[in-house]
Amino acid sequence: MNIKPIISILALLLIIGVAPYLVLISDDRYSWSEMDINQNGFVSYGEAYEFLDSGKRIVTSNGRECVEYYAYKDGLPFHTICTE
Ligand SMILES: [Ca+2]
Repeated sequence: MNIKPIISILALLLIIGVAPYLVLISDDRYSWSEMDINQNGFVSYGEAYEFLDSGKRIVTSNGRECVEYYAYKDGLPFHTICTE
């Protein structure tokens, strides 16, 4: 049995699956810890995708300065990090 075609297909699937993720996490506007919304130490595809078309702004919440990450499509925040 020739396994070269199988390895080629697996490599292609890996590239197709991984390349978009690598593009998403290479966004130099955000750090790894900013994109790790649930703070579990890993940026999932879903978390990285949230930041694809987004911006950040400084807001004040309960007297604390926070960084709010919002979607360009509707301006609604999807993640907020406040200083202690
Ligand atoms: Ca995470």
